[in-house]
Amino acid sequence: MATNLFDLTGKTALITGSSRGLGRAFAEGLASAGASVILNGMNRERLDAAEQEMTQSGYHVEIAAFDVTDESEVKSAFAKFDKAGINIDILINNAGVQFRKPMVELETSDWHRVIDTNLTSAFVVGREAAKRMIERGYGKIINIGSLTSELARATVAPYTVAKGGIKMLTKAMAAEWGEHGIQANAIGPGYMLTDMNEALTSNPDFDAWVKSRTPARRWGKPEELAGTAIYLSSAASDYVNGQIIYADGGMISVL
Ligand code: GCO
Repeated sequence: MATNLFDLTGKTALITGSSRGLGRAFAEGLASAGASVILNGMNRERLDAAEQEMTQSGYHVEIAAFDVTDESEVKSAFAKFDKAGINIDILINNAGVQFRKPMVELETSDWHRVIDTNLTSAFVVGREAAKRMIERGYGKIINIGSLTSELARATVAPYTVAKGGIKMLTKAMAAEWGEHGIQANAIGPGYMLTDMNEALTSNPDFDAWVKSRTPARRWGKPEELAGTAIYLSSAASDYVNGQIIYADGGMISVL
């Protein structure tokens, strides 16, 4: 019988920031492909609701509530996985925040908060996962970038710098961990319909700009990223490493 290269049955995936938004869509997508998923976030109420909804859908779901910006919490979470005999086969570094303000008005503390949440956390969580993936000679790491991994937009400097860093961190992970059977890649979402972008989708001028600037002439739906996540989590991408795949309706490819 032909092997389904996209089948994630028997794999366990940790998705950071997955109680809602893109992270929740990644969790649903990987679960639909057979993976057991571990939801992560800081809001226990949202995590419990997501776990209940996904369990009702017949998925195997667990929760790991920890702050991805707190190194001791990350190490403790992985120690618990070890103790429970849980191998993280797939890591999606999705946790992120947005903070829109002109640089001349930006507090340095805001800069650090965005960089810590959107970039440093991917290094810290990725390092803990990779230590164990290296031992097993297998792992899939997917970092979530952005159109701002390539192009800048005014008022989102720390986010842009973090996402540019995500693109290069992905390549650094590939450089160091490729020989250990780990593939590290990134997804670059376009303008997606998420809570984080509510201030933009509700702005008629910005909404018109996104639609005119995007060949698909529309915003993306979070579930439209699931296929790329499944691909990069599966055997179908075993020889793909250090790449960033844009799922953006074509926006990054046109003037
Ligand atoms: C913004 C948006 C973007 C999108 C996404 C685009 O303020 O411009 O939040 O950053 O969320 O990153 O790829």
